[in-house]
Amino acid sequence: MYEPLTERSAIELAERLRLFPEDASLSCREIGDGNLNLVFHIVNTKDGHGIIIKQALPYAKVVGESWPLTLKRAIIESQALRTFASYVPEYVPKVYYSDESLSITVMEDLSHLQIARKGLIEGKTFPLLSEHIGEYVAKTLFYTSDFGMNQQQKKQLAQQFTNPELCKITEDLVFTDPFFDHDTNHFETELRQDVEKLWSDDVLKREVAKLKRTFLTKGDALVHGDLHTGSIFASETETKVIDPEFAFYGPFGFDLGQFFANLLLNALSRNEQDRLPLFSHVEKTWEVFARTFSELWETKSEEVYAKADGFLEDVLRETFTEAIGFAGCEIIRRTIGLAHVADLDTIEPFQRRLDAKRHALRLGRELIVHRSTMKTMNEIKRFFEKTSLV
Ligand code: SR1
Ligand code: MG
Repeated sequence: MYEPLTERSAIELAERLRLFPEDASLSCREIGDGNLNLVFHIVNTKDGHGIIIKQALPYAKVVGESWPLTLKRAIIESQALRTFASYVPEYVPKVYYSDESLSITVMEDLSHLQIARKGLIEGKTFPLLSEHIGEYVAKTLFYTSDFGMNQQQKKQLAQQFTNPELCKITEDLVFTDPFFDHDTNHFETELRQDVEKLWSDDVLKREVAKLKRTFLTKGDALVHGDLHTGSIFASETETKVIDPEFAFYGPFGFDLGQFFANLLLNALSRNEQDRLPLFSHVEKTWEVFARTFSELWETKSEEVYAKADGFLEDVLRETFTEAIGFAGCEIIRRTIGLAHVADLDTIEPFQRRLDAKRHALRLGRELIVHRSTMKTMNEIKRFFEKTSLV
């Protein structure tokens, strides 16, 4: 049954599913620029109305057929989109149809928006991005956790979202390979000394080991699992979170950490005078997250210990510390690991790119090692500045 779609067969599928009026004149382009999937943009040229058909490939596109990958991720993705839509419909694309045998999800066309990473690289700031992501993360985490939903149902949902193959990618590519001399890594020869220093850093490895353990074992809530700025469509007024194929029951701090890291990776690519909006986004995301999560906890939690003095503060503190540590791992892996980010890789001239990447490695390390002593998000800016001078 399964076959990768082509632009032609994607149109035929849209016609078969009657997703457009009978007299529509359809055009289709494959626009997937991510690491894993095919993405078809189909438009009715008569009225400009469009849809997206996303199809999982049985291997990781970024590497090729030598890296087989489960097709089950398409089901995880469509189910996660539907689950998240029940809590934050304004921040996720509508799903029109999904088909397990073809590994496809048919969803809302968001082409009036721009992938946040691309816009940030062009120098845009997306003023509402942090407010929206703070609210998105707070609500999706709270409502899928033991505090926001029936604890028996939560266990069933956790079972439904068991996602071992995709979790393994993160365990390897985020938490393991970049910290060892592994053949998935790649980086400029000029960075070799800096990278070797990292590989022999026992203090760092001990802390990464703890963060990996947290990722492996802590099933707080249904997390998106890959919340980088390439998984977000944005404009001045709107934000939509896409691509939750890595969704699973994971630690509260994971999505926040990945989002912070990718904001900071963009800050690393900018001149000093243009970085402030990124630091403000990090601080605002945390502020909105903590406020929204606390309101939900105080008004909606059915867990008897939610009222226990200081418990909420402890959970928030733990989430804050985790998020900073996860951000450090993500910064390091996007610099020297398998899947880089254009924010760093397109910096010109080459010497500036090397400086930014060295800065990224130092910043990532400091965030990981000092995460427990940091008290407020504005300390990130201090760490950023401190690590640029070394
Ligand atoms: C082989 S997949 C590489 C990366 O792409 C995805 O977006 C995830 O971030 C993954 O780690
Ligand atoms: Mg993705």
